[in-house]
Parts: sequence; C-alpha cells; structure tokens
Amino acid sequence: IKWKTVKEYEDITYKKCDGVARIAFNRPEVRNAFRPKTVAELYEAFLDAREDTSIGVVLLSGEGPSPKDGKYAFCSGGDQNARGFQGYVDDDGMPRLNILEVQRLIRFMPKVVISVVPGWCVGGGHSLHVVCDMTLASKEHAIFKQTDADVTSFDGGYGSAYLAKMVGQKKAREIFFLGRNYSAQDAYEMGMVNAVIPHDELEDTAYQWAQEVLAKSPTSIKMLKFAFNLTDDGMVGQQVFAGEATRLAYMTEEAKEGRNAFLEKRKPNFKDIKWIP
Ligand code: 1HA
Repeated sequence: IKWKTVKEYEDITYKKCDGVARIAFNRPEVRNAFRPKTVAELYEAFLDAREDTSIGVVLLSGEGPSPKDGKYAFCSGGDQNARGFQGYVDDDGMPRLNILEVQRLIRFMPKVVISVVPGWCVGGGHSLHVVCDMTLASKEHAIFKQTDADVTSFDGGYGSAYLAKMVGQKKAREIFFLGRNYSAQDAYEMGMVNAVIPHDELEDTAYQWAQEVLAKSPTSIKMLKFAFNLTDDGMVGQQVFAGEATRLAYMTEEAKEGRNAFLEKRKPNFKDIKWIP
C-alpha cells in the first residue's frame, strides 16, 4: 500500500491511498489516549476525508507499539491528565467533550468508516469503535474494555445504548457494569467485531475490505449507511436520510421545471410528468 501523508500532525497520522483515507491516533506511549488537541486534529482529518470526493472509506486505527513496553493500542479514551473539572482542557483553558463531535462526524458521513483495532480499545476509544461502521481486530493483541464506570466519565449515547443494539442488552450491561477485558474472539462472538485478523495481516486486510467497498456504487453505500442509521437516530436520522432523497429528487426533470419556473416567474408545468406507481 503506497500511503501518502496528507498532513503532518502532532497527535495523529493522516494518509491516503487509492480511495482510502487512514487516520490513526499517534500517542502510543499513553495507549493512544486523546487530549483536546488530538480530538481537534482528528476532527479536521475526518472533515477532510468527508469533503474529498475521491475518498469512499476511512480506516481509523492507532499507531504503535508503545516505545515504552511494546504494547499496541487503538485508543484508551480521554487523556485523564487533561481532564479538568468540566471536561478535557486544552491550552486555551476551555473544558471540552469534543470527541462526541467526532462520533457524530463518523456516524453521519456518507462514507464507510472501519475501525482497525491493533490493541487496547478502552473507554472513549471503545465508544469510537462502536460508532464506526465495521470493526476489524488483531487476533493476538486487541483487547476491548469499558472503564467508563471506573473513572466517572460515561458515554450514555452511542457508546452504551447503541452498543446494546449491537451485542444485546445483557452483554452491553456486562461490558459497562463489570469493565472486564474481552479478546478479539470474544468481541467477534458478541457481534461487535466483523473479523479477527492475525496481527501482521491487519492493515492489509483493512485496506482490502476498503477496496471491496469501493467497488460498490457510492450512492447505494451512502443510502444504505443512512438507512441503517435511521431508526436509531430519531428525527436527525430521518433528516440525514431525507436530505439525500431530496438530492436525488433534484436530479429529476420535474426538479428542473420547478426551479426554472420560479426563476422565469411563471407557474410550473408538471403536466407531462408521469405519476409512476
Ligand atoms: O467516556 C468518555 C466520554 C463520555 C462522554 C463524553 C466525552 C467523553 C470523553 C472521554 C471518555 C473516556 O474515554 S472515559 C475513559 C478514559 N479511559 C480510561 O479510563 C482508560 C485508562 N487506561 C487504562 O485503563 C489502561 O491504561 C489500559 C487498560 C488502557 C492499558 O493498561 P496497561 O496495558 O496495563 O497499561 P498502563 O500501564 O495502564 O498504561 C500505559 C501508560 O499509558 C501509563 O502511563 P505511564 O505509567 O507509562 O506514564 C498510563 O498512565 C497511560 N495511559 C493509559 N491510558 C490513559 C493513559 N494516560 C492518560 N489517559 C488515559 N486514558
């Protein structure tokens, strides 16, 4: 894979190759915990990937291993050193919970986001994998764990309630109430991981999955993603799906007539348009 770096960041890496964007946490010495700077960079990269019309799939991963002890991580959630009284505090002193904005970007972007989990996937990092469209995990090193109830920083949105839709209520409650470690195989059996991949093949496999998605019709993939989201996202889910329906309607003859009639200050003539059942 001939990755090209899009932009140099401090806390993440951001590359592209042949329709695929790869964004990865790059703080392996703290198990890829995110501080506000990390999240701001993440948001910018995701926004770029969303706007780039050549990109159809985004891989989200974590660089590693840690230079300290050789362990791998996807992400260990919010950096507890940056956590202040009201949120995670940046140099500007503002307390933020802006990882939720990244969650929404992943959820609502009209492209497929795959989390590629090489190691620890914990707390707010676990929630990110939950919100991604698919998850691939390292057979040897991936460990899934929810520490939210240990550190009094709970994700009551997608991280928990949506997880329950994925693995069932009993399992989701076990994950959050006990905070145990789960292997890639455990996570696969629960239905929150799509495939367990030998560590050395993880990146190549993720790229291969991305290429398979890219061979599909972009409009179909987009409409399907929004359809899968719809029932769980309430009125916003309907808004996102309906927006794309409006876009498709824009592409019809009657839409042209409606717009032209307005611009030409006349009544629209829809008489020739068929009422197809
Ligand atoms: O839930 C939310 C949110 C909800 C709503 C809205 C916004 C939210 C934003 C964030 C979050 C959260 O993410 S809450 C959950 C925060 N994360 C955690 O509680 C996980 C903390 N870390 C661990 O439990 C463990 O480190 C680990 C299971 C990931 C790995 O264990 P391991 O392999 O034994 O390594 P460990 O020695 O613990 O960690 C290696 C180094 O990384 C340590 O530093 P060192 O002693 O070498 O100086 C450790 O302190 C550091 N580290 C790991 N995770 C974090 C961290 N430093 C800061 N923050 C971390 N999250």
